[in-house]
Amino acid sequence: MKEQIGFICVGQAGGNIGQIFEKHEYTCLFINSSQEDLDTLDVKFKYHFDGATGCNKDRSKGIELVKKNLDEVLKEFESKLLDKRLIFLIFSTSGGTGGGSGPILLDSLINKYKDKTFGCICILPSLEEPLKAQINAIECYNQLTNIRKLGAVFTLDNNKVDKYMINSEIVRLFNAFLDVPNHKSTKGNIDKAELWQLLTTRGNIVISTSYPKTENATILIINSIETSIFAPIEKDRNVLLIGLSLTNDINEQDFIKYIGLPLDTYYGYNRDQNVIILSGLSFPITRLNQIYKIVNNNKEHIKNNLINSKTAKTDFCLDWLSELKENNKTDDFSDLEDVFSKYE
Ligand SMILES: Nc1nc2c(ncn2[C@@H]2O[C@H](COP(=O)(O)OP(=O)(O)OP(=O)(O)O)[C@@H](O)[C@H]2O)c(=O)[nH]1
Ligand SMILES: [Mg+2]
Repeated sequence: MKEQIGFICVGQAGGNIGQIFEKHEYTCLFINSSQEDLDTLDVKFKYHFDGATGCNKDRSKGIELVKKNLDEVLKEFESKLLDKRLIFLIFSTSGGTGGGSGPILLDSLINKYKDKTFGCICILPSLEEPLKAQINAIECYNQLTNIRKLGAVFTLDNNKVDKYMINSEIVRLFNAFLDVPNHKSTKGNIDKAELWQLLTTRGNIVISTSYPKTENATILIINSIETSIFAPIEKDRNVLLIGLSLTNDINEQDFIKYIGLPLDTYYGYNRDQNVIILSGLSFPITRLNQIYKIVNNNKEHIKNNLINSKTAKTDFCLDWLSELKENNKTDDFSDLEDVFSKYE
């Protein structure tokens, strides 16, 4: 399955994570507005937005760079990743390059390559980071969730643990996930089609692992989800699919009481560790609300002091929560100019 999956790694955070994926033999394309950032990476395929010198956390610059250079970016995509069926963009929601260009690039790719699935691995800033990071994160995530045909979204949370630890952990979890079909047993196994379904379903997705322990296995698994590198999952118990690749049986009723009743559960035996996948989850609105509150509590300050920044529109993100819920706009565009018009 590895050969069918590719990564587009945008901005510095995307680059740092992508570099680890590449070391694990995934095909990655690295995009940045900063040549200096690209130079720090020891990787194969790099694309620098022509003439750009970084976006200094200004998302509008990232958006403009995609609009101006889309043809070039698509050429890069076609020469490096056209044979992939599933592509994840990796970027930080709070950067200017990654957070700005991530959503518009995804939207453009989705509308151009309709036979492929695109998902993303995005990063939320820690609560200690500057206001600008929080504003960017809200705006970026809002745009992401408004892309109707976006597949699975891994939402990494820099507020959980050290960011560099997150980088290696997401790669470890992704590998553990792809390894699941290799654990074959008469007790049952999760096959590639099921894995594919988990990985391409729209919505938030989390993976967690825990080590065999017969006592309190269910609690152990729940704990591993709560302490994972992902944004805390919603408590609304909305989950479409569950994958359970387990060393021992668990009390499924207890698990479902906590996670919610899915449409389907895929079971498998695992020799090494418990691997749990929750797919088609609600987006982590409670965590986003935390960011939203920081921004909203400082609204006057932002309006008065950041007035020169294009990002700090006076009416920013006031309606983003309701937009998330009402999100039924069409985005099946045949012309990429129409995609661009969403990102004014
Ligand atoms: N998990 C993780 N987060 C990172 C990493 N590097 C930066 N970040 C986070 O990403 C945000 C900044 O995004 P960057 O990726 O540096 O920004 P960029 O996309 O390069 O955009 P500009 O520098 O503004 O042009 C901050 O919230 C950081 O906490 C990383 O290696 N791992
Ligand atoms: Mg940068």
